[in-house]
Amino acid sequence: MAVIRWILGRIILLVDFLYNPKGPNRDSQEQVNIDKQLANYTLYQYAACPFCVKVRWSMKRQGLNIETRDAKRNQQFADELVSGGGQLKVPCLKISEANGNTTWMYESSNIIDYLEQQFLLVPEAS
Ligand SMILES: N[C@@H](CCC(=O)N[C@@H](CS)C(=O)NCC(=O)O)C(=O)O
Repeated sequence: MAVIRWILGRIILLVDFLYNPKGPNRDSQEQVNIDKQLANYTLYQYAACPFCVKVRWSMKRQGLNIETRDAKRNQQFADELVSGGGQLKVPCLKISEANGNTTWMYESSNIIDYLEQQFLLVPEAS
């Protein structure tokens, strides 16, 4: 079972590498402004998780440079995720609001929808 999981993981990494989408052609000042807003976001994820690939591709397509933290390879990040979000499940978007509140958003589709709405970007064709 571990071998099958390992092989599937390699396949996901290869597909991620081969089909990684391009980012948008955005004015550099506009990108700087978006990056400033994105400093309040962190994506907890695994490199070879298909749901995480889906979220990373959406971020890439839309030019959203959000910090990613690999909770599989880094125990500290896994601990942060469990203590903050309540579950060791990825992807999870940590949103640190200006008023000090923190939201931990699970579910890849919810994360993608939220980011599209938040940054008023054109939803991806499915
Ligand atoms: N429906 C969820 C599925 C997420 C999911 O199953 N993630 C797996 C990794 S691919 C996970 O975190 N499993 C728990 C673990 O690995 O400990 C989504 O779309 O985000």
